[in-house]
Amino acid sequence: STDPHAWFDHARFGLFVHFGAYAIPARHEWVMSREKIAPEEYEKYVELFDPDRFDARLIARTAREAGMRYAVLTTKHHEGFCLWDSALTDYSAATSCGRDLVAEFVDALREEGLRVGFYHSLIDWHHPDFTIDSLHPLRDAPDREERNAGRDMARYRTYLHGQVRELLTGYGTIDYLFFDFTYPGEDGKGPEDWDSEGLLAMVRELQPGILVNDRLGLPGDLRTPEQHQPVAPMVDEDGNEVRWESCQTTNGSWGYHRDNHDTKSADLLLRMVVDSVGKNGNLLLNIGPDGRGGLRRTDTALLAEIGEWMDLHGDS
Ligand code: FUL
Repeated sequence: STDPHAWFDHARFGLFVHFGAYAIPARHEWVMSREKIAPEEYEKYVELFDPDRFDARLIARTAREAGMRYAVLTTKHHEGFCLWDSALTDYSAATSCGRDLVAEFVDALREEGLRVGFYHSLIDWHHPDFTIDSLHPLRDAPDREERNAGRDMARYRTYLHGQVRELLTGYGTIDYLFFDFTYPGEDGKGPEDWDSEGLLAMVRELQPGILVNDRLGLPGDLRTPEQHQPVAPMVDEDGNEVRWESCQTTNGSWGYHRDNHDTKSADLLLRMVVDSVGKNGNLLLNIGPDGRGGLRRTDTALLAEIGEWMDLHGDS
């Protein structure tokens, strides 16, 4: 097939990796917003960020052995901390620990023959131009109005587009881009805030074969239902089937959550793989490495058990 997206239709199973400074407080990737931690206070976690156990090769091998065909890493989550060496900010792993974790990840996936995906947050709670809205950690700050006064989303947009350009020009062919997310409404943000059309046009120009998800507030190339399984193949308004993948966690948290042991069974996760594939979708299963970048034992055990089944019943 000449359709550059066709790989996705046969991929079935992928690994989502949520990693960032939130792995250090170890209480969910939304900790900054949930606990209303001011950006200047949150920086203490970034200063501690030095994931000596983050081993991209181990992650890539674990994914391949589980029967996965692609993996998606959070280049930046809502907290604003960047895992690559961005020229546009010092708020990055390059500054904290002298590493470009995106480069490590991309190289490792290619070595294992896996397709490469980036998750990139449209939301940025650390950037000084990102206006304070109802999700923002400073939403209840007494000086919210003063703090918001000088903020300028146009400047943030330039930063966002510049960073996406870096990610799509510095790491070779990228197969999949997962933007996150649009939340329209009076106090929300949407396509005008990100210039979704301009952003998407740039993405397509830089990486003509890339798959882009549906969270820019534009249709995109695939749907990404989160923590639920669609009841039937997904269709557009005209009833035509669309590509999709369901995004699932092992325990309800995307980022490492130390005290959450509500782990799904391998049996349940395998049923989700089969359920997705049977409805012409994929399953993107998440892991959240801990503050040192290590994998949770429960997660590696789950992936190994799933891998045994995939070995028996998969096609490779
Ligand atoms: C959501 C995010 O807010 C979550 O933290 C997570 O990244 C999930 C995949 O998408 O919208």
